[in-house]
Amino acid sequence: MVYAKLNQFLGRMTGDEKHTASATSTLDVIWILYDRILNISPTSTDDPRRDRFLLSKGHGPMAYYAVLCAKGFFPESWLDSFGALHSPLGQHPDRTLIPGVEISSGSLGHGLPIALGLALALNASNNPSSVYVLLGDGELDEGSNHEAIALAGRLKPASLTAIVIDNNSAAHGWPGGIAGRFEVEGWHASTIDGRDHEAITNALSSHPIGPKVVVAQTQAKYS
Ligand SMILES: Cc1ncc(C[n+]2csc(CCOP(=O)(O)OP(=O)(O)O)c2C)c(N)n1
Repeated sequence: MVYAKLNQFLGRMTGDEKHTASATSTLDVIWILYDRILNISPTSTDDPRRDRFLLSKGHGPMAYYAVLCAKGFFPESWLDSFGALHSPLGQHPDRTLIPGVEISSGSLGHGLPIALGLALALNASNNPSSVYVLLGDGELDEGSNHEAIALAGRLKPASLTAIVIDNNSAAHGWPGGIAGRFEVEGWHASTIDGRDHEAITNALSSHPIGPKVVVAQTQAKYS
């Protein structure tokens, strides 16, 4: 299944148009994760040694669903039921209904704390799996993120990567840039074009010692 198919899949999920830009801002990063980075497949969703991807920014999950569908986690026919009462594909992802979804999300500010705890637990059990968590720049306003950023900088879990989709929607902005908020706590940081597949691949492929953040800049509207 190729990237070009994703826009066709997005077009089949209607009824949450106010979150279209929220969804499409994540499309390229989530695609690259599932196509090139993550050690996860539809047959390994319960494997303790799978990589974990946590979508913290749970509103507007259409891009996430499009990628999961393209990679065979659930049948294409589900796309047309998006948002319907008995559909597994709700307007916020539900981990009990969708194969491969690691956390139910939509209430912002939970993904990074969960990812940190997960990375520490994996380290403690000598499990080499990697943990990736995707947040929004507006979501970073939630204070729980700042506790997790500080704690991760102190405890330095191996294989924790945060990706912040920066579509310039944070209420107060980030003077000096988002990367600096992480670097001051000891994280490795890079800022890239969130539509550039090679840049995304390179940024996600490096494995520094300690936590890493990739700030992926996108435009609010997909074009
Ligand atoms: C705890 C919590 N507070 C408020 C909201 C309402 N809310 C939904 S989307 C959003 C903005 C999120 O901005 P960002 O993370 O940058 O994502 P974007 O939609 O810009 O892609 C807010 C505040 C929420 N979902 N959860």
